[in-house]
Amino acid sequence: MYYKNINRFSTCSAVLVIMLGIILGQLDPPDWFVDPYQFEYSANIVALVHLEDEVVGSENDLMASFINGECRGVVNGLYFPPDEVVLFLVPIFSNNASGDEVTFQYYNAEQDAVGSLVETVEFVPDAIFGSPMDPIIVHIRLDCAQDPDHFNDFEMEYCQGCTDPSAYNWDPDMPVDDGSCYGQWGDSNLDESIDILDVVVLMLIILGDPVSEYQQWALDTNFDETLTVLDVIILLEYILDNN
Ligand SMILES: [Ca+2]
Ligand SMILES: [Ca+2]
Repeated sequence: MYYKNINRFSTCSAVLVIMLGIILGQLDPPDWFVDPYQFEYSANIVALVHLEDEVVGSENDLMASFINGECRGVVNGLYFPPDEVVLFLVPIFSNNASGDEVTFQYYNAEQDAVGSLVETVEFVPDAIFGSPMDPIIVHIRLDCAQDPDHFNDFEMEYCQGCTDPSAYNWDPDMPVDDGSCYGQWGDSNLDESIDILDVVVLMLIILGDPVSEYQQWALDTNFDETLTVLDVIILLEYILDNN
């Protein structure tokens, strides 16, 4: 009964957040809902949500439990003064006494973002996973290697970078381009043109001018990790062939 009361209160809170969001016209929270009276068994998890190594969560945020993709509990964050953190006391309802795998999702109201959580638990009636003093640490999934079609909102935000292999700041781990690519082979001064000016810069560097990390990358035309007259010849040939 204890859990059922928590859940009813939480459902009301969640509805309030949703209504407030609609009124403000800003938030689009998920419509997570469960009817506790449809279930025979209940359990509970006390969770602390992390995004990478950082604790996240506010009292406007939601965390929900799922079994087979169906919402089985939803709750708002609850500020826990002793540790100055926001905990999620998420109910889990089930009609199976054992064998159900429980997954979790988290909604961040400020970012209006939903993310799946990495950790799962196996349902046990009356279990309490974690406690306020020792909560279960759960992590928002940030798997940039998977198909971007299956990204959660946090991955959409996090898994972005330069996706152009020919750019200086190419990040092979980031599947979604954020427009940050810069630099190209031969362009020593970042003016997006490869011309005689770049040859002059290269010659001055060979004669002793200071060289930046970027210039070392852009002007090493034969990829032998040194800047020599060979690079000048290759760059000149390229300019002559392309003009
Ligand atoms: Ca240039
Ligand atoms: Ca070279």
